Amino acid sequence: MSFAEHRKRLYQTLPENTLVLAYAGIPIHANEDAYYHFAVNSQYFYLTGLDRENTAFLAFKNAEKISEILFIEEPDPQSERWTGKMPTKEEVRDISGIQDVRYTDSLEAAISGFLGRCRVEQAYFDLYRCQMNDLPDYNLVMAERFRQAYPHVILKDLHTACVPLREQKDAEEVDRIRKAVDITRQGLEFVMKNLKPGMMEYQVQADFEYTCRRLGAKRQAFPTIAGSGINGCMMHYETNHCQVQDGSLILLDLGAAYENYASDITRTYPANGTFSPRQRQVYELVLKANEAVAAAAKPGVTLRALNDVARQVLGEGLVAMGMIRDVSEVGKYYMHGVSHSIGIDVHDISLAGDLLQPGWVISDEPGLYIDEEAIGIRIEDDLLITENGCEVLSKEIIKDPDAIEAFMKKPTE
Ligand SMILES: [Mn+2]
Repeated sequence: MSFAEHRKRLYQTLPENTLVLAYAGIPIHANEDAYYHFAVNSQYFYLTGLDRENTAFLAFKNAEKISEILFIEEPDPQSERWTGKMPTKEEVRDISGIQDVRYTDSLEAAISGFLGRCRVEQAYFDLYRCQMNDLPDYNLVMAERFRQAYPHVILKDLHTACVPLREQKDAEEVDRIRKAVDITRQGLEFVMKNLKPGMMEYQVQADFEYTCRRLGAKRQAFPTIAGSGINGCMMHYETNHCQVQDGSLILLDLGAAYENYASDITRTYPANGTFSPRQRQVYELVLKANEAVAAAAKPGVTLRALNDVARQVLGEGLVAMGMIRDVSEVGKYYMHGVSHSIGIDVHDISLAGDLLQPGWVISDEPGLYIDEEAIGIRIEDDLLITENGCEVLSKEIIKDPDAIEAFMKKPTE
Protein backbone atom coordinates (compact mmCIF):
# COMPACT_ATOMS: atom_id res chain seq x y z
CA MET A 1 0.00 0.00 0.00
CA SER A 2 1.31 3.26 -1.09
CA PHE A 3 0.80 5.43 1.98
CA ALA A 4 2.40 2.80 4.24
CA GLU A 5 5.34 2.86 1.85
CA HIS A 6 5.61 6.63 2.28
CA ARG A 7 5.84 6.20 6.06
CA LYS A 8 8.40 3.45 5.71
CA ARG A 9 10.60 5.72 3.62
CA LEU A 10 10.27 8.47 6.24
CA TYR A 11 11.17 6.15 9.15
CA GLN A 12 14.33 5.07 7.32
CA THR A 13 15.56 8.67 7.39
CA LEU A 14 14.73 9.36 11.06
CA PRO A 15 17.13 8.94 13.99
CA GLU A 16 16.13 6.79 16.95
CA ASN A 17 14.10 8.19 19.85
CA THR A 18 12.05 10.32 17.51
CA LEU A 19 8.41 11.31 17.72
CA VAL A 20 6.45 12.35 14.62
CA LEU A 21 3.25 14.34 15.01
CA ALA A 22 1.27 15.38 11.97
CA TYR A 23 -2.16 16.97 12.04
CA ALA A 24 -4.66 17.10 9.18
CA GLY A 25 -5.66 20.55 10.41
CA ILE A 26 -9.03 22.18 10.90
CA PRO A 27 -11.18 24.34 8.60
CA ILE A 28 -10.23 28.04 8.70
CA HIS A 29 -13.00 30.36 9.85
CA ALA A 30 -14.23 32.94 7.32
CA ASN A 31 -17.21 34.89 8.75
CA GLU A 32 -20.20 34.18 10.97
CA ASP A 33 -20.71 30.42 10.75
CA ALA A 34 -18.92 30.03 7.39
CA TYR A 35 -15.55 28.33 6.96
CA TYR A 36 -13.12 28.22 4.05
CA HIS A 37 -12.86 25.01 2.07
CA PHE A 38 -10.80 22.63 4.20
CA ALA A 39 -7.34 21.94 2.77
CA VAL A 40 -5.59 19.00 4.40
CA ASN A 41 -1.95 19.41 5.44
CA SER A 42 0.12 17.91 2.62
CA GLN A 43 2.64 16.12 4.85
CA TYR A 44 -0.20 14.52 6.79
CA PHE A 45 -1.94 13.42 3.60
CA TYR A 46 1.29 12.05 2.15
CA LEU A 47 1.85 9.88 5.22
CA THR A 48 -1.73 8.68 5.80
CA GLY A 49 -3.87 9.09 2.66
CA LEU A 50 -6.56 10.74 4.80
CA ASP A 51 -7.95 14.17 4.02
CA ARG A 52 -10.37 14.34 6.92
CA GLU A 53 -10.23 17.38 9.20
CA ASN A 54 -9.46 16.99 12.90
CA THR A 55 -7.47 13.80 12.53
CA ALA A 56 -3.85 13.28 13.53
CA PHE A 57 -0.95 10.89 13.10
CA LEU A 58 1.55 9.96 15.82
CA ALA A 59 4.60 7.76 15.35
CA PHE A 60 7.50 6.91 17.61
CA LYS A 61 10.75 5.29 16.54
CA ASN A 62 13.32 3.83 18.92
CA ALA A 63 15.92 1.05 18.73
CA GLU A 64 13.35 -1.71 19.23
CA LYS A 65 10.44 -0.70 17.08
CA ILE A 66 8.25 1.85 15.37
CA SER A 67 4.81 2.56 16.85
CA GLU A 68 2.18 4.33 14.77
CA ILE A 69 -1.25 5.53 15.84
CA LEU A 70 -3.97 7.34 13.90
CA PHE A 71 -6.48 9.55 15.68
CA ILE A 72 -9.94 10.28 14.29
CA GLU A 73 -13.07 11.87 15.71
CA GLU A 74 -15.50 9.44 17.27
CA PRO A 75 -18.47 9.01 14.90
CA ASP A 76 -21.40 10.82 16.48
CA PRO A 77 -25.00 10.36 15.22
CA GLN A 78 -25.88 13.96 16.12
CA SER A 79 -23.24 15.58 13.91
CA GLU A 80 -23.65 12.90 11.24
CA ARG A 81 -27.28 14.05 10.96
CA TRP A 82 -26.02 17.50 9.90
CA THR A 83 -22.79 17.00 8.03
CA GLY A 84 -22.81 13.40 6.86
CA LYS A 85 -21.23 10.14 7.75
CA MET A 86 -17.93 10.25 9.62
CA PRO A 87 -15.17 7.78 8.79
CA THR A 88 -14.95 4.70 11.00
CA LYS A 89 -11.85 3.04 12.43
CA GLU A 90 -12.14 0.23 9.88
CA GLU A 91 -12.33 2.65 6.96
CA VAL A 92 -9.28 4.69 7.93
CA ARG A 93 -7.36 1.49 8.69
CA ASP A 94 -8.01 0.39 5.10
CA ILE A 95 -6.94 3.72 3.58
CA SER A 96 -3.84 4.31 5.71
CA GLY A 97 -2.67 0.81 6.58
CA ILE A 98 -2.29 1.98 10.20
CA GLN A 99 -3.71 -0.69 12.52
CA ASP A 100 -3.84 1.24 15.81
CA VAL A 101 -6.68 3.73 15.35
CA ARG A 102 -7.98 5.69 18.35
CA TYR A 103 -10.24 8.67 18.95
CA THR A 104 -8.87 12.21 18.98
CA ASP A 105 -9.82 12.84 22.60
CA SER A 106 -7.07 10.40 23.64
CA LEU A 107 -4.32 12.07 21.59
CA GLU A 108 -2.85 14.16 24.43
CA ALA A 109 -2.75 11.13 26.73
CA ALA A 110 -0.87 9.20 24.05
CA ILE A 111 1.66 12.02 23.62
CA SER A 112 2.13 12.22 27.41
CA GLY A 113 2.54 8.45 27.49
CA PHE A 114 5.46 8.45 25.07
CA LEU A 115 7.10 11.42 26.78
CA GLY A 116 6.58 9.85 30.21
CA ARG A 117 7.95 6.39 29.60
CA CYS A 118 10.23 6.65 26.55
CA ARG A 119 13.38 8.54 25.77
CA VAL A 120 12.21 11.17 23.27
CA GLU A 121 15.04 13.29 21.90
CA GLN A 122 13.38 15.01 18.96
CA ALA A 123 9.89 15.58 17.64
CA TYR A 124 8.99 16.25 13.99
CA PHE A 125 6.19 18.70 13.24
CA ASP A 126 5.39 20.45 9.96
CA LEU A 127 6.96 23.86 10.69
CA TYR A 128 6.62 25.22 7.13
CA ARG A 129 5.84 28.87 6.70
CA CYS A 130 5.16 30.39 3.28
CA GLN A 131 5.55 34.01 4.34
CA MET A 132 6.71 35.42 7.64
CA ASN A 133 3.56 37.47 8.24
CA ASP A 134 1.17 34.56 7.52
CA LEU A 135 -1.05 33.48 10.39
CA PRO A 136 0.50 30.34 11.90
CA ASP A 137 -1.20 27.25 10.54
CA TYR A 138 -2.54 24.46 12.71
CA ASN A 139 0.60 22.31 12.74
CA LEU A 140 2.73 25.29 13.75
CA VAL A 141 0.34 26.12 16.59
CA MET A 142 0.46 22.54 17.86
CA ALA A 143 4.26 22.49 17.60
CA GLU A 144 4.42 25.63 19.74
CA ARG A 145 2.13 24.04 22.35
CA PHE A 146 4.30 20.94 22.38
CA ARG A 147 7.48 23.00 22.76
CA GLN A 148 6.08 24.79 25.78
CA ALA A 149 5.07 21.51 27.40
CA TYR A 150 8.30 19.68 26.58
CA PRO A 151 11.08 22.26 26.16
CA HIS A 152 13.81 19.60 26.44
CA VAL A 153 12.73 17.89 23.19
CA ILE A 154 14.31 19.26 20.01
CA LEU A 155 11.76 20.30 17.39
CA LYS A 156 12.55 19.23 13.83
CA ASP A 157 10.77 20.08 10.59
CA LEU A 158 8.67 17.34 9.03
CA HIS A 159 8.26 19.43 5.85
CA THR A 160 12.02 19.44 5.23
CA ALA A 161 12.21 15.72 6.03
CA CYS A 162 9.54 15.03 3.42
CA VAL A 163 11.26 16.93 0.58
CA PRO A 164 13.38 14.06 -0.82
CA LEU A 165 10.51 11.61 -0.31
CA ARG A 166 7.82 13.68 -2.00
CA GLU A 167 10.05 14.81 -4.87
CA GLN A 168 10.10 11.25 -6.20
CA LYS A 169 6.60 10.00 -6.96
CA ASP A 170 5.75 6.31 -6.77
CA ALA A 171 3.60 4.53 -9.36
CA GLU A 172 0.34 5.18 -7.52
CA GLU A 173 1.06 8.89 -7.20
CA VAL A 174 1.89 9.09 -10.91
CA ASP A 175 -1.39 7.32 -11.70
CA ARG A 176 -3.34 9.95 -9.77
CA ILE A 177 -1.54 12.73 -11.65
CA ARG A 178 -2.24 10.94 -14.95
CA LYS A 179 -5.91 10.83 -14.05
CA ALA A 180 -5.89 14.54 -13.16
CA VAL A 181 -4.17 15.33 -16.47
CA ASP A 182 -6.74 13.28 -18.38
CA ILE A 183 -9.65 15.12 -16.77
CA THR A 184 -7.93 18.40 -17.65
CA ARG A 185 -7.58 17.19 -21.27
CA GLN A 186 -11.31 16.55 -21.51
CA GLY A 187 -12.05 19.93 -19.93
CA LEU A 188 -9.88 21.69 -22.50
CA GLU A 189 -11.50 19.79 -25.37
CA PHE A 190 -14.89 20.97 -24.16
CA VAL A 191 -13.52 24.52 -24.00
CA MET A 192 -12.16 24.31 -27.56
CA LYS A 193 -15.50 23.09 -28.86
CA ASN A 194 -17.38 26.00 -27.27
CA LEU A 195 -14.93 28.88 -27.46
CA LYS A 196 -15.96 31.87 -29.53
CA PRO A 197 -15.44 35.64 -29.54
CA GLY A 198 -17.85 37.53 -27.30
CA MET A 199 -17.75 34.99 -24.48
CA MET A 200 -16.70 36.21 -21.07
CA GLU A 201 -13.47 34.79 -19.67
CA TYR A 202 -15.41 33.43 -16.69
CA GLN A 203 -17.64 31.50 -19.09
CA VAL A 204 -14.60 29.79 -20.55
CA GLN A 205 -13.49 29.03 -17.00
CA ALA A 206 -16.96 27.64 -16.24
CA ASP A 207 -16.87 25.34 -19.30
CA PHE A 208 -13.60 23.90 -18.07
CA GLU A 209 -14.55 23.50 -14.41
CA TYR A 210 -17.98 22.09 -15.31
CA THR A 211 -16.30 19.29 -17.22
CA CYS A 212 -13.82 18.57 -14.41
CA ARG A 213 -16.59 18.30 -11.84
CA ARG A 214 -18.67 16.09 -14.13
CA LEU A 215 -15.69 13.77 -14.45
CA GLY A 216 -15.31 13.42 -10.70
CA ALA A 217 -12.63 15.95 -9.81
CA LYS A 218 -13.55 17.26 -6.36
CA ARG A 219 -11.71 20.51 -6.89
CA GLN A 220 -9.34 22.40 -9.14
CA ALA A 221 -5.66 22.09 -8.32
CA PHE A 222 -5.44 25.94 -8.27
CA PRO A 223 -7.58 28.91 -9.34
CA THR A 224 -8.24 28.79 -13.09
CA ILE A 225 -6.48 31.45 -15.15
CA ALA A 226 -8.43 32.47 -18.27
CA GLY A 227 -6.72 35.55 -19.69
CA SER A 228 -7.64 36.87 -23.14
CA GLY A 229 -5.66 39.47 -25.05
CA ILE A 230 -3.49 41.61 -22.77
CA ASN A 231 -4.75 39.66 -19.73
CA GLY A 232 -2.74 36.70 -20.99
CA CYS A 233 0.37 38.74 -20.23
CA MET A 234 -0.33 38.64 -16.46
CA MET A 235 1.24 35.53 -14.94
CA HIS A 236 -1.40 34.87 -12.30
CA TYR A 237 -4.44 36.68 -13.69
CA GLU A 238 -7.46 34.99 -12.16
CA THR A 239 -10.22 37.58 -12.12
CA ASN A 240 -11.42 36.29 -15.53
CA HIS A 241 -13.99 39.09 -15.90
CA CYS A 242 -13.28 40.44 -19.40
CA GLN A 243 -14.90 39.72 -22.74
CA VAL A 244 -12.94 37.59 -25.23
CA GLN A 245 -12.42 39.72 -28.35
CA ASP A 246 -12.45 38.47 -31.93
CA GLY A 247 -8.90 38.05 -33.18
CA SER A 248 -7.44 37.72 -29.67
CA LEU A 249 -5.78 34.78 -27.98
CA ILE A 250 -6.92 33.29 -24.70
CA LEU A 251 -4.36 31.83 -22.32
CA LEU A 252 -5.73 29.07 -20.08
CA ASP A 253 -3.58 27.90 -17.17
CA LEU A 254 -5.59 25.37 -15.23
CA GLY A 255 -5.78 21.86 -13.88
CA ALA A 256 -8.05 19.40 -12.16
CA ALA A 257 -6.99 17.76 -8.91
CA TYR A 258 -7.67 14.05 -8.57
CA GLU A 259 -7.48 12.31 -5.19
CA ASN A 260 -5.48 15.28 -3.93
CA TYR A 261 -2.91 15.17 -6.74
CA ALA A 262 -2.58 18.11 -9.12
CA SER A 263 -2.30 18.61 -12.83
CA ASP A 264 -1.02 21.93 -14.16
CA ILE A 265 -1.56 22.63 -17.85
CA THR A 266 -1.48 25.76 -19.99
CA ARG A 267 -2.81 26.09 -23.50
CA THR A 268 -3.30 29.22 -25.58
CA TYR A 269 -6.07 29.26 -28.19
CA PRO A 270 -7.21 31.75 -30.86
CA ALA A 271 -10.66 32.98 -29.80
CA ASN A 272 -12.09 32.66 -33.32
CA GLY A 273 -10.40 29.36 -34.06
CA THR A 274 -7.63 30.68 -36.33
CA PHE A 275 -4.22 32.07 -35.35
CA SER A 276 -3.18 35.27 -37.13
CA PRO A 277 0.20 34.93 -38.90
CA ARG A 278 1.88 36.97 -36.15
CA GLN A 279 0.20 34.99 -33.34
CA ARG A 280 1.26 31.77 -35.02
CA GLN A 281 4.84 33.00 -35.36
CA VAL A 282 5.11 33.72 -31.63
CA TYR A 283 3.19 30.56 -30.75
CA GLU A 284 5.58 28.39 -32.75
CA LEU A 285 8.56 29.89 -30.94
CA VAL A 286 7.02 29.11 -27.53
CA LEU A 287 6.22 25.60 -28.76
CA LYS A 288 9.81 25.16 -29.88
CA ALA A 289 11.02 26.10 -26.39
CA ASN A 290 8.44 23.77 -24.80
CA GLU A 291 9.71 20.87 -26.92
CA ALA A 292 13.37 21.73 -26.28
CA VAL A 293 12.78 21.61 -22.51
CA ALA A 294 11.06 18.21 -22.76
CA ALA A 295 13.99 16.95 -24.85
CA ALA A 296 16.44 18.14 -22.18
CA ALA A 297 14.54 16.88 -19.11
CA LYS A 298 16.28 13.80 -17.67
CA PRO A 299 17.83 12.54 -14.43
CA GLY A 300 20.74 14.60 -13.14
CA VAL A 301 19.55 17.92 -14.58
CA THR A 302 18.35 20.84 -12.41
CA LEU A 303 15.21 22.92 -12.96
CA ARG A 304 17.51 25.91 -13.43
CA ALA A 305 19.31 24.16 -16.28
CA LEU A 306 15.95 23.53 -17.95
CA ASN A 307 15.14 27.21 -17.64
CA ASP A 308 18.44 28.04 -19.36
CA VAL A 309 17.32 25.83 -22.28
CA ALA A 310 14.03 27.76 -22.52
CA ARG A 311 15.77 31.13 -22.28
CA GLN A 312 18.20 30.19 -25.02
CA VAL A 313 15.53 29.03 -27.50
CA LEU A 314 13.20 31.96 -26.76
CA GLY A 315 16.07 34.44 -26.80
CA GLU A 316 17.42 33.26 -30.16
CA GLY A 317 13.92 33.40 -31.64
CA LEU A 318 13.37 36.94 -30.38
CA VAL A 319 16.72 38.04 -31.78
CA ALA A 320 15.78 36.53 -35.17
CA MET A 321 12.48 38.48 -35.06
CA GLY A 322 14.41 41.66 -34.29
CA MET A 323 12.63 42.14 -30.97
CA ILE A 324 15.81 42.07 -28.83
CA ARG A 325 19.45 42.47 -29.74
CA ASP A 326 20.92 39.73 -27.58
CA VAL A 327 19.70 36.51 -25.94
CA SER A 328 20.53 38.04 -22.54
CA GLU A 329 17.58 40.45 -23.02
CA VAL A 330 15.05 37.61 -23.17
CA GLY A 331 13.68 38.66 -19.75
CA LYS A 332 11.90 41.54 -21.47
CA TYR A 333 9.32 39.06 -22.83
CA TYR A 334 9.84 35.95 -20.67
CA MET A 335 9.83 36.65 -16.95
CA HIS A 336 9.21 33.40 -15.06
CA GLY A 337 10.83 30.00 -14.60
CA VAL A 338 10.11 27.14 -16.97
CA SER A 339 9.54 24.42 -14.41
CA HIS A 340 8.44 23.45 -10.94
CA SER A 341 7.67 20.18 -9.22
CA ILE A 342 4.04 18.91 -9.31
CA GLY A 343 2.38 16.51 -6.87
CA ILE A 344 -0.01 16.85 -3.96
CA ASP A 345 0.59 20.57 -4.33
CA VAL A 346 0.58 22.26 -7.71
CA HIS A 347 3.85 23.97 -6.83
CA ASP A 348 5.02 20.87 -5.06
CA ILE A 349 7.68 20.51 -2.42
CA SER A 350 11.23 20.57 -3.84
CA LEU A 351 14.50 22.30 -3.22
CA ALA A 352 16.27 24.55 -5.71
CA GLY A 353 19.36 22.81 -6.98
CA ASP A 354 18.10 19.27 -6.40
CA LEU A 355 18.90 17.03 -9.35
CA LEU A 356 15.98 15.48 -11.22
CA GLN A 357 15.52 11.76 -10.54
CA PRO A 358 13.26 9.17 -12.16
CA GLY A 359 9.81 9.64 -10.62
CA TRP A 360 9.87 13.43 -10.45
CA VAL A 361 6.88 15.14 -12.06
CA ILE A 362 7.61 18.66 -13.26
CA SER A 363 6.04 21.34 -15.42
CA ASP A 364 7.43 22.53 -18.78
CA GLU A 365 5.98 25.99 -19.30
CA PRO A 366 7.79 28.53 -21.44
CA GLY A 367 5.90 31.65 -22.43
CA LEU A 368 6.20 34.97 -24.21
CA TYR A 369 4.35 38.10 -23.13
CA ILE A 370 4.28 40.96 -25.62
CA ASP A 371 2.19 43.70 -23.98
CA GLU A 372 2.36 46.09 -26.95
CA GLU A 373 0.71 43.49 -29.21
CA ALA A 374 -1.62 42.02 -26.55
CA ILE A 375 -0.03 38.63 -27.18
CA GLY A 376 0.41 36.39 -24.13
CA ILE A 377 1.31 32.80 -24.95
CA ARG A 378 2.28 30.00 -22.58
CA ILE A 379 2.34 26.27 -23.33
CA GLU A 380 2.62 24.03 -20.28
CA ASP A 381 2.96 20.27 -20.14
CA ASP A 382 3.51 17.93 -17.19
CA LEU A 383 6.58 15.70 -17.49
CA LEU A 384 7.41 12.48 -15.68
CA ILE A 385 11.18 11.99 -15.40
CA THR A 386 12.14 8.46 -16.50
CA GLU A 387 15.43 6.52 -16.47
CA ASN A 388 16.65 8.08 -19.73
CA GLY A 389 14.59 11.20 -20.25
CA CYS A 390 10.96 12.01 -19.67
CA GLU A 391 7.44 11.07 -20.58
CA VAL A 392 5.11 13.93 -21.47
CA LEU A 393 2.08 13.05 -19.33
CA SER A 394 -0.03 15.62 -21.19
CA LYS A 395 0.94 14.47 -24.70
CA GLU A 396 -2.74 13.85 -25.52
CA ILE A 397 -3.64 17.50 -24.93
CA ILE A 398 -3.18 18.96 -28.39
CA LYS A 399 -0.82 21.90 -28.78
CA ASP A 400 0.18 21.84 -32.45
CA PRO A 401 -1.35 25.01 -33.96
CA ASP A 402 -2.78 23.16 -36.99
CA ALA A 403 -4.31 20.52 -34.72
CA ILE A 404 -5.88 23.23 -32.53
CA GLU A 405 -7.37 25.01 -35.55
CA ALA A 406 -8.70 21.72 -36.94
CA PHE A 407 -10.22 20.74 -33.59
CA MET A 408 -11.89 24.14 -33.12
CA LYS A 409 -13.50 23.96 -36.58
CA LYS A 410 -15.47 20.85 -35.67
CA PRO A 411 -19.17 21.51 -35.05
CA THR A 412 -20.40 21.02 -31.47
CA GLU A 413 -21.93 17.58 -31.01
MN1 LIG B 1 2.76 25.60 -13.64
